[in-house]
Amino acid sequence: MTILFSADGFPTHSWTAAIARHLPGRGLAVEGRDAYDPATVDYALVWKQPHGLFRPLTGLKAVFVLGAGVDKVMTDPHLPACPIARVVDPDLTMRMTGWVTMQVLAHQRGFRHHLALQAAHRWEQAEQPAASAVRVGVMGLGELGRDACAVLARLGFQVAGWSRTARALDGIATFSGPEGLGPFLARTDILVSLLPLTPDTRGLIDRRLIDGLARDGALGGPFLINAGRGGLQVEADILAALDDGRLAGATLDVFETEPLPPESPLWDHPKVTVTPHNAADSDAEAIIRLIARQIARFEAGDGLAHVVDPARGY
Ligand code: NDP
Ligand code: OXD
Repeated sequence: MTILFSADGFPTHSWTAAIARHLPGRGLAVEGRDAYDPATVDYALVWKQPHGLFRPLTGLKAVFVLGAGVDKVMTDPHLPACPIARVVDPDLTMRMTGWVTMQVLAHQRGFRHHLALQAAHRWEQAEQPAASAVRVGVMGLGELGRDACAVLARLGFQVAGWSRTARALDGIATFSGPEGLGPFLARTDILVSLLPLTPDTRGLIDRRLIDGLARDGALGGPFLINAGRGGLQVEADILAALDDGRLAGATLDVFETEPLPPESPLWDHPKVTVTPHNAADSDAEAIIRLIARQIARFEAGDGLAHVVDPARGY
């Protein structure tokens, strides 16, 4: 019985310590560090695993993705037949909702402008529109999008959401499918992307989408916030829109290439805020505790929660 841990870029020590604490008495192999017999692996805990990793794991019972997004797993040409579960965890959701709220408020309240005034030692009280005058649109009404919508609505914003299938949410205007996208964008001053990366969403945030955003809003122009995945956005189109004023500003946590290359013009753009794909960090303790609970359920004969649908891709 072996747990295989393969998580590129994660600090191995804190994750293996959490595994030893919450899943004691099981064999543990770290991909790239330990030798192991692939036939003995029953659970794989992965983040950005090398494609092909699952192929020799003939006894695999379940895969646990160590984050919420599963795009790297789903593009593996040798997906196992066993269930693949992802992270849905209150700690991660709260971190994301905090980040999204912080960025929406920063745009509504002109935070970058205030930093510039401070740097120039200027005491100026610029007008700030009320939250109730600002229309926020959240793309993706999953675990993360729904929570962000609820908190933003509580802060007084006019909130709408867009999803693949129709959803009804208290106090939130909802739109769905390709036919719902146009009307959703047309009423959006601050666009928040919390979509997964799938073949349908790749490159969605492009020139056409940006041109569909509202231009008659209280902020004087639309803002973009993306914490979904970098593959959703066409950075050349975003930069062009920022430069010619079709976008008033952007906050990006995810990028076409990560880490964001030092030569990217996004780093120094006066209308762009960059965060390094840590809108919602994965906490080793919280996530391994969740996976230990999942394994206990699974071994008791109950189904796993938050299993990914390979046909949908998320
Ligand atoms: P969920 O799977 O719970 O929700 C996904 C949402 O996106 C659903 O509402 C779904 O629609 C919608 N969706 C999917 N495809 C389409 C489409 N083609 N058109 C319209 N809507 C679509 O995911 P989570 O909320 O848990 O996470 C969302 C993403 O956030 C992750 O996939 C990941 O990429 C990203 N993420 C980023 C982090 C960061 O630190 N930057 C941290 C964690 C996650 P429907 O409701 O109809 O299924
Ligand atoms: C992600 C995560 O999907 O950190 O980006 O969970």
